[in-house]
Amino acid sequence: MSQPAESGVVVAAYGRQYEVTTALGDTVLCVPRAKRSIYACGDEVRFRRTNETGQGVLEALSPRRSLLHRADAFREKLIAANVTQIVIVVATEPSFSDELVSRCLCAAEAQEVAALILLNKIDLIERLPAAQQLLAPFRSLGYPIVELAAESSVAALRPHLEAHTSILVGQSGMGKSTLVNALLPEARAATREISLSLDSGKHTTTFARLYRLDERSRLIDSPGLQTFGLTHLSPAAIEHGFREFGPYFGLCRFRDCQHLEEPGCALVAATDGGQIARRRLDLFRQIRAENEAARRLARGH
Ligand SMILES: Nc1nc2c(ncn2[C@@H]2O[C@H](COP(=O)(O)OP(=O)(O)O)[C@@H](O)[C@H]2O)c(=O)[nH]1
Ligand SMILES: [Mg+2]
Ligand SMILES: [Zn+2]
Repeated sequence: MSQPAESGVVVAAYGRQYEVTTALGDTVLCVPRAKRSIYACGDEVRFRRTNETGQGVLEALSPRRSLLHRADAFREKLIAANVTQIVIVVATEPSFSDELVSRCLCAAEAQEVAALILLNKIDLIERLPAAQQLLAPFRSLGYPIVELAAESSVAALRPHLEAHTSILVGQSGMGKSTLVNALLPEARAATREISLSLDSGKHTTTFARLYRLDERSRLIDSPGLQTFGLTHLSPAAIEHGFREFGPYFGLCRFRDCQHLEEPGCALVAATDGGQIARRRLDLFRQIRAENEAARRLARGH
């Protein structure tokens, strides 16, 4: 007799194994029934328990509200599903890449997901002004920026997480795990267990994991990113990814303007006029060029 199908949420995906939790708080380690595995952390699924305790088989995937992935010409990687907010974690030290921040924002806009920038380690005050200056363009675009020192207090972040499924993304060393541990004392215990069982002195996040903050709020810790390829985005999604460009699309002299060297380009004019930051236009062009190159490669020429 086979077991009845149940609903659950994928809280961690590693290899072809998926940790699924039920509404009652049971954890079941599942494998997909199909050969091709399509599930990501955050997915809502149907599964069926097998005879072994705590094990099951994934049978169906519910429609996703959002799906974050990163891709370059060679591989594509699912990051998380159903998130409603991306928290981009940067720090006063080590220094961070503002290009990576823009790429995360582009991914958020493309999926219509809220974005928040978190500046951590503000206790290192001598490095604070430089970090704030690097974030100033994002502040003027209207992205909320929260500043804190995760080692002292995460109170400034907590209200922003309310009723969201938030994912923490950022380069390694910015303090994501410290934030998770401060927000979720249980996670700290789990982290310790993992470190002990792996016999490693320090915990490094190697896959995304979803935690319940409260009845309405969830938090996903993800491995550090050094790059964020966006070759899976369509040209329209990339345009949508740069929110300040919106008013200028359609105003170029040529309908098929590539926003490069064409005369009468509204984006170039806005950049010359200081309404658009040159680094953002350059990055937009670069992401588009990467996508064209990836598409050419996929077609084999
Ligand atoms: N000075 C200072 N250091 C911090 C703070 N938060 C985290 N760190 C340190 O930054 C390093 C990286 O933190 P971690 O949470 O592992 O970063 P992750 O790689 O993003 O998960 C660790 O040595 C932390 O102790 C903070 O608020 N202030
Ligand atoms: Mg970490
Ligand atoms: Zn143009």
